[in-house]
Amino acid sequence: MKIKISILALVFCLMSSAAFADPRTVTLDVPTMTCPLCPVTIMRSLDGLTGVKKVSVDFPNRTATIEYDDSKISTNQLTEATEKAGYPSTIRKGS
Ligand SMILES: [Cu+2]
Repeated sequence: MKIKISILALVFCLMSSAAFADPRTVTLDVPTMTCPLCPVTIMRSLDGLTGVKKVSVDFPNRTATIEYDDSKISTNQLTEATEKAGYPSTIRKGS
């Protein structure tokens, strides 16, 4: 009986680590956001890229936070995308 329980626990562990595996989060500093419409452009430049799961832009703090799959897209590609849209960005340290 004890063995059965530990097998179940192991299976559960494996499943949950798979579920929480990939998505990484990075925060980009976007200093050139100057008006409340800028976040819309920045969101559009990132949203829809392969590997990008979620984008939120914080206008008062001039940051963009992106949830992404690092097996499909790199942080360099993320900063390139905002730059192409007219908003050069840098990766915030520690994120
Ligand atoms: Cu603007």
